[in-house]
Amino acid sequence: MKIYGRTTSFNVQKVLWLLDELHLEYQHIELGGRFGGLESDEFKRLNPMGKVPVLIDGKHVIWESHTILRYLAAQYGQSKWFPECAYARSLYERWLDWSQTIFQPAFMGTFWGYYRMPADKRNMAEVNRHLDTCINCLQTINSQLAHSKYLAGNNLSLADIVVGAVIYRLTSQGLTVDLPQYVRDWYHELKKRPGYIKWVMSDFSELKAREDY
Ligand SMILES: N[C@@H](CCC(=O)N[C@@H](CS)C(=O)NCC(=O)O)C(=O)O
Repeated sequence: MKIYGRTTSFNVQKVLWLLDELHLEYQHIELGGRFGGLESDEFKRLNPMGKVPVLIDGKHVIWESHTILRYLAAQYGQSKWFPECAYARSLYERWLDWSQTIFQPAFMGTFWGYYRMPADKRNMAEVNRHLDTCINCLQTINSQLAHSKYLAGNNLSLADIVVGAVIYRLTSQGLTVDLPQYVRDWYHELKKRPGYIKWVMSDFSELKAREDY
């Protein structure tokens, strides 16, 4: 198996973290960002969107981070990661879609507007608007975690992978973000997992004030 994408991409991190949770063997190829390579014809044949992550598993090529996560869970995760019952799967699937459409765009608004923006060009009113949305999202996550250890029940699932990957960046970019009680406890658990430590809690300082990729 091959996974293409720079470690500083949190979409790539989600996949690398899951690969480790599943104890799969893979080759990681840094691509995109300062490594370049996304514009080549060869890469565009793999992913016409010209983005990372891309997973190659035998003759299968898969792109879009959440699709890759779903593929890995279904193909290699057995019932722990991919329950047979469609309703049981919907319990984590909803968080993937919610994160992709609501939480992540708000986080990206803070990350691109604050961390990746040179200080003299920042529009802090806009950053704070996105931050307020993130804080509302954290309350939503907190309400869920008041009832279960992890987002979709008592075990780690894809829901925790996608939301957990955002939390580290959101709280490590220099903006003040107070995590609500249950989110804090859950985050404390994530920070004990080797895959989270290795891939998600990694240095992303090369992205500071970087607007170009
Ligand atoms: N929705 C896509 C987003 C892919 C995406 O935008 N990837 C970024 C990195 S997070 C990228 O390839 N940027 C260009 C680069 O790194 O050079 C996914 O979840 O996979």
